[in-house]
Formats: sequence, C-alpha cells, structure tokens
Amino acid sequence: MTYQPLNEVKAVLLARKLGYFTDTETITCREIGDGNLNLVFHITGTDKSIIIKQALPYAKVVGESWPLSLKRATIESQALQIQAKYVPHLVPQVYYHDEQLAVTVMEDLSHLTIARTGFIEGETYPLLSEHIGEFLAKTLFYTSDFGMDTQRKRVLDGNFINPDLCKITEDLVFTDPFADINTNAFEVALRPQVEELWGNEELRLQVAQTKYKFLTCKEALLHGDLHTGSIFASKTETKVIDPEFATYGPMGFDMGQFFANLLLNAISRPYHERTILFEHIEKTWFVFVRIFTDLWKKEGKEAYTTSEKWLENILQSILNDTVLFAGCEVIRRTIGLAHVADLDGIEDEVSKIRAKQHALRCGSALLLSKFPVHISVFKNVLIQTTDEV
Ligand code: SR1
Ligand code: MG
Repeated sequence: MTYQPLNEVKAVLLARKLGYFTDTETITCREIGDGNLNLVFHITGTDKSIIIKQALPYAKVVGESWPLSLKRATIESQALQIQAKYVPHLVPQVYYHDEQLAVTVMEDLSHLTIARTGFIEGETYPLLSEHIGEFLAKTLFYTSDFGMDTQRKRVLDGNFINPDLCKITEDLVFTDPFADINTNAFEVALRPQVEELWGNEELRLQVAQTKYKFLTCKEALLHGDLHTGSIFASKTETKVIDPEFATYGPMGFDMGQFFANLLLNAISRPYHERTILFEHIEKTWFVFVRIFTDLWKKEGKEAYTTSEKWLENILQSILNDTVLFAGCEVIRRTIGLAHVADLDGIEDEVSKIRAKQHALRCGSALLLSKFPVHISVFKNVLIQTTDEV
C-alpha cells in the first residue's frame, strides 16, 4: 500500500481490514495525538480497543515546511520490540507494523494518564521511579557492550542510526537554544537572562562537550526522548511510549531528560510541594544502580565486568553525563522550540516568568556543576537557584 495520511474514517477502514474488528461491528475512532510529530487514532469496538499511530512526512508542530523521514515509525516499532524483550511490563505491546504506511497498531493505554499531565494536576505516581529505574537499567545494560555480544551490538547500532530524528535533538536540545536562532521561542522579559546565557563561554563549552558526547558516544540503545510526556502512568502501572528518537548514545542521556522534566515540574510548583519530585529523582537513580549492578555481576558479557572498581567508574560517569544532559534539557524546554506545559501552563504571567527565570538558572547551574557529582546535586541546585525566601 502506498503512503497516505490517515483520517478517522480511513483509520477505521484500516482497522477493519487488518481484522481487529468485524465489518458489522460498531466502532468509534478519535484522533488524539497531542505530540509534536504524529497522528494517533484511538479506536474502540464492542469488546476491544487499539491505537493506530502514523508518522506524518513532516513535523506536525511546525508544518509541511519541516519534512521528516517516515522511517521513524519503523524505528519506533523496532525499539518497542527490543525494549519488550527486557521490560515487557513497561512498554506498550506492538500488534502490527507497516513500513510503507508508517503505521503501528499497538496496545491501548488510555486507562493511564500521561505523567506530565498527572504531575501538573498533583498526582504522585508512587511506583514511577521504581519502574523508570528498572526500564533504564535493563534497556541500557542489555543493549550495551556490557550485556550484549559486541558484534550484535555493532549491528544493532547500525540499525538505529536514525539521522533525521537525531538531527532534531542535535539542533533543538544542544545547538539552537544556546545561540540567537529563530526557532527559539521565549518571552521578551527573559531576553536579558537569555543573552547572558548565550554570552557565557564556560557554559557554551560545557554544552559543546555534552553535544559531542551525544554525537559520538555509542554506549547503549537509548529511548531518545524520555520526557514525562513519553510516559503513561497510574498508581500501579508505568508504560514508556514513543521511542521514535531511539538511537545508540550515551547512557546518561535518557536519565538526564527524565530528571530535567521532573525538575521543570518541581520549578512550576510552590516550594513545599516539590519533595515528591526530588524523591522520584533520587529513587530512580538508586533503583538504576541496584539493578545495573546486579546485571553487571550476574550477566556481564564483557570480560572486564569482573571489576567492581570499573563499575563504580561507569556509574559515576553515567551520573555526571546525566547532570549535563539534564542541564541542556531544562534550558531548551524553557527557551527553545519545544516547550513544556508545566511552565507554559502557569496562568499568572509574573509567576510564569519567575519560574522560567528559575529554570534558566537551574539548567545553567547543572551544566556548571563541580564534577564528580552526587545524586543530591539535582535537589541542591534547584534549591540554590530559587529566588524564594
Ligand atoms: C520537532 S519535534 C520537537 C520535540 O518533540 C519531541 O518530543 C522531541 O522532544 C523533540 O525535540
Ligand atoms: Mg514523542
């Protein structure tokens, strides 16, 4: 079948044709995609429901002037299937994929809430850090040279080159927010602080080195876009979705994006309501260390995984990288092209500007941390950069 973008009627026809529903069954379909890139159809019949996700040949957030490869749909379905080998309970099940149509049919998770939305509404998600720590430890360990045969790992790296989507990350996370580029979007009131940031040579050097690490360090298969909008959650369940940015990269990247988005939510809240976010950051890290250490000791494929000292060094280096990636993510979500509802949704204009100023100070301080760091750096930096008394 040749590519054509679906609408609700065509999505229903496709669902019937693929045999998910009979020709006579009454089904309803709604396009629910609220992300930056894809169409998402929620289709419900009498006794089941599915999601049909389709990539558009351009970035929805900008329009047809920004063409994007449809290959990302295949990348996403392949990444979901690899993750399902290691953490089947933490990712949606893929039922079907069509490369030409750039369509994936998958498990309906609409009984869960997007974690970003839930956090904005004050949800706490008691198991989120346990689950994300496990997701990170297992997906990163098993796709790295520590947990996988090196020849297979090189082949897998080649299957996930993902140049278009990586280019988005290179530009939107690491390059554009740190210079006066027209894709940036921020309030006039932030301009003095933003210009100071652009003029800070020490900070720009840290960003350059961090970007270079993303470009060149191929440690493990990353999710590639692990912000809180890529996580469905409830009090008992967590599902990580949308790995269309999946690529080989430095192990601290996913954790850095996750922590940055927790910090952005913390910044959007009153001082005394931030504890839960700090707890999630610290617990994710401790769960990650516990599971990664266990895998290193019991399932290490690399000859030198007998060395505990090397493990200690690796974990420290992942944490250092996490802090740097988090710093870039906090800044880009504040002044770059793709913002977050945690900050943009603050109704009072004065409070919103104050929160964004705080985010810029926090992101900069993370990038300028004194290394090696301890996990408490996230909480400490956020507190030290607040202007509240
Ligand atoms: C043009 S895409 C903008 C952002 O949305 C995605 O979720 C990624 O975070 C990307 O940077
Ligand atoms: Mg996404």
